[in-house]
Amino acid sequence: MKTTMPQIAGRRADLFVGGDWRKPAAGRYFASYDPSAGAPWYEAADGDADDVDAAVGAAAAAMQDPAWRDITQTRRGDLIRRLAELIDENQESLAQLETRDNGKIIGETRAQMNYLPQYFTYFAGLADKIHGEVLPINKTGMLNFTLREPLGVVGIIAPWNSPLSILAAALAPCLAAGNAVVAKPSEHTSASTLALAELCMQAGFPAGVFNVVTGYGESAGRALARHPGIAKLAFTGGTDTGREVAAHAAANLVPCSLELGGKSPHVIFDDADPARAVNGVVAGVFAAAGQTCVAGSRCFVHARVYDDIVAQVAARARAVRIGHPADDATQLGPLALRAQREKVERYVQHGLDEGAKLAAGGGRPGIEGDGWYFQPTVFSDARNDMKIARDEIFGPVVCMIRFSDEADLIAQANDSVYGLAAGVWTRDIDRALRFARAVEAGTVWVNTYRSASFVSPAGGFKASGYGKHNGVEAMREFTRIKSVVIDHSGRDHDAFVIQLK
Ligand code: TXE
Repeated sequence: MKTTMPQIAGRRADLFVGGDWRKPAAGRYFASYDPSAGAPWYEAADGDADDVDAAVGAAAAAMQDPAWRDITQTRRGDLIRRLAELIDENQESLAQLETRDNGKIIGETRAQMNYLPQYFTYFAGLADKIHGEVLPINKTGMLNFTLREPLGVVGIIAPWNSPLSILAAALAPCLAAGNAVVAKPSEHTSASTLALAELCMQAGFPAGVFNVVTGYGESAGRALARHPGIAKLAFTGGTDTGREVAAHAAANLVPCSLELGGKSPHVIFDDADPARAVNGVVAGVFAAAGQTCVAGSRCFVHARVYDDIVAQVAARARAVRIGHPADDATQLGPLALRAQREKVERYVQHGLDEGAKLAAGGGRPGIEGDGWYFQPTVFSDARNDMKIARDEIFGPVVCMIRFSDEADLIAQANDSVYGLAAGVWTRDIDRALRFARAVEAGTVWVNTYRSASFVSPAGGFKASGYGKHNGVEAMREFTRIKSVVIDHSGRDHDAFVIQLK
């Protein structure tokens, strides 16, 4: 069955709470913009603390509903598999929705929507492979086993750069583990998450298992992060917001996982295959117009090949086809937010003020209309201590930094508050492994970049956050362990002494 959500254009979208669409308590809506036109294209409900409270209540009720609480794990997997099938059937509409909502090129949103069914299917398969253990407790006549239980109501706060893929990274393991969810999409990209709510309903999830409260970060987001009914928060977004979300989790004594920004080192040694390495740099920083947390935005190039690699990267940047994101031929669409383009422009000016040189780009392309486009930009003669190399720009801007010594390179690569991802291009296996061990990053790519898999645990170190998505590790993040100790010996024990034997 195809979703009707693409008809969201020009309409008002409500909240999804307790298995039904409902109007926001305060009756307010806000405009969501199409970045390729710089104009509003639908209105989303401006959810507030009352709406969050209702959604958390609906999710808590679902956790007590026998239809979800007592479902077998295999059947839980079946529901997730059904959701995967529905996403599969609606791939094209979902891709169109996201392209319209955040300006990401259709080739990339299609690839992401094509991957999502596999993502959910993987976790559907894991649903009945979550289990405790029987432990060899050091006491005769006693049995100790553990149960792996769901946590309860999980709050997922997602950003705008890959709305459904990032939501799914938390949602799929979270549902597979038997939790109920309140999702708060970014105020800039509500559409695809609302479409997913409709698909969850069609898949047959009990009411309240998946709820969506759209709205602003300071209202809906903050209310969700502080809500005492939340058992865990899964947040993806900016580092400052992540700090605040973590503080709310600490106040409520609940765990949280944070996937924050990055400033990933992408290294080219002089023995690397230059064509593949250049392609990797381009893919690593210009894909999604640089609005990916793993963007390889600090590109360290060995001095012997520096000039040649910079020239090639700049030539590739100049040749990038910038255009409407829904056009199949486009390689680089607009930035998702007006404010994001202004931020990129400020950073380009910083770079020039600090003495870096523009090898390509640096301004708005001559594209008709009011879309938020920006040229792929290559800074040469950049240094790791420049502001453009220290801060996450989150746009199509790469800093090309020269190095000549491996130890110094590692020190510079690690001289960043972030630690999300890293890449290295070399034909020397010893060097690749030395780099992989030494670099402070949650994911290291060797002779490839931005290669993702639902099997491979991913997540940052340092200011890039904590917690893992993907793989069995992600499932564990959404469960808690209960230890059950049974005495079947028939012995009596001293009532006043702890039983250590
Ligand atoms: O993120 P925010 P923004 C980085 C990137 C970008 C910067 C800011 O550098 O330029 O962050 O982006 C919700 N309590 N990344 O401002 O504000 C908000 O509504 C609770 C990296 O868009 O962190 C949205 O749903 N929630 C990144 C989500 O948090 C709050 C992806 C993220 O928005 C809140 C995006 C609050 N007080 C940006 N304030 C990545 N890791 O991929 C906001 N939100």
